[in-house]
Amino acid sequence: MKPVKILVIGACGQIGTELTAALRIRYGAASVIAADRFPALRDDASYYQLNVLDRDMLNHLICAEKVTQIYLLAAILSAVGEQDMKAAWELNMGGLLNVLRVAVLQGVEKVFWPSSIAVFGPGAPKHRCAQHDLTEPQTVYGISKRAGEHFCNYYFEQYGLDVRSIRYPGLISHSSKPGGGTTDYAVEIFHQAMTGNSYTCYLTEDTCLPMMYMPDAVRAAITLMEAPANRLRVRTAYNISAMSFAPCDLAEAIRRRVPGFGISYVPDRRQAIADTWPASTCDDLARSDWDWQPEFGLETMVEDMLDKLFPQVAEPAKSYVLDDNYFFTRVDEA
Ligand code: NAD
Ligand code: AKB
Repeated sequence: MKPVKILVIGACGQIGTELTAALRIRYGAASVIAADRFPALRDDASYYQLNVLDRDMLNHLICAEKVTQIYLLAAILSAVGEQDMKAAWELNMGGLLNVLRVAVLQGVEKVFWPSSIAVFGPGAPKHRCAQHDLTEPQTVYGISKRAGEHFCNYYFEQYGLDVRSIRYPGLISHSSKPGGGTTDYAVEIFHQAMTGNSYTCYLTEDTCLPMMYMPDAVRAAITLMEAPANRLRVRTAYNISAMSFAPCDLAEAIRRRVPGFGISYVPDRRQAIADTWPASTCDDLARSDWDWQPEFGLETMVEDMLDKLFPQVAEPAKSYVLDDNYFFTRVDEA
């Protein structure tokens, strides 16, 4: 067996930042190469500037580094995708097709490529939307994800390429910011809460969407990639779920720990995208095929986000208040 050599493409993004770090802990720093379109920002001998649309460059890197596994994360997300349909289609489809093709040519053993709940459209059930429910997406991002799922399955069936995929919900993280999705509010809100500002949400207060905390998202990718191939019945992309909430639920959970935190609602064009997505999904197949199980729910996620972004707020909970100048003051010191 060849030694494991992992290439993460899109390593500077919201998922890539944390997934690359987790993979380096698990497999050793020398076994994980990070690549993104940016020039190297710091001294990281295992970082490469790479445009995934440049197939020759991609082929050269995979060959020279003897890559055995690829995590492809480069994409344009839903909100930005609606602003530039051509760029979203070119990157989301062109990048995936380049990776699949070069992976076959170079004998890469496994590929991970994330899909999204955006593959569902208004015709799918709103609650507990299941693996094989209707997928008629109404955004260019969702269309690219659904087409990508079919291409993953095609490469598995036609070329035996071991491609694995997950339909991620909206992801919430503290060490990296999101990159242009419809669910980004669920990260922005924490940064506003931490700076003492109230938050103006671009979705209505009751827009319920499936969400997941980044540690669960990273663990899901790694455990799916390590699962025995013969247990995997889905070669398009697995539904996975963790929690579902609306902006008012999240604001309330934050307010319980940051008393006085305020939120208002001014829906913009992203509302129309969110309205086409399910409020919750059913992930029975992921649970039975590769033992998927989330660790974080709404309360534990909020506790951990506040703890990581501003440790004093979370421990002990409810003992800090925002003063008029938006500084946190301990209740027992006020
Ligand atoms: P992101 O926008 O934060 O990161 C994408 C990264 O890809 C960026 O660092 C960007 O510089 C890089 N990139 C863009 N064009 C490139 C190119 N031509 N060559 C190389 N790199 C390029 O995205 P993310 O949130 O980390 O999402 C990663 C994947 O997960 C995407 O496929 C996305 O659709 C999927 N996903 C994300 C979420 C979420 O909530 N973050 C939810 C569902 C699915
Ligand atoms: C987005 O909002 O575009 C992403 C996603 C759910 O795919 N977070």
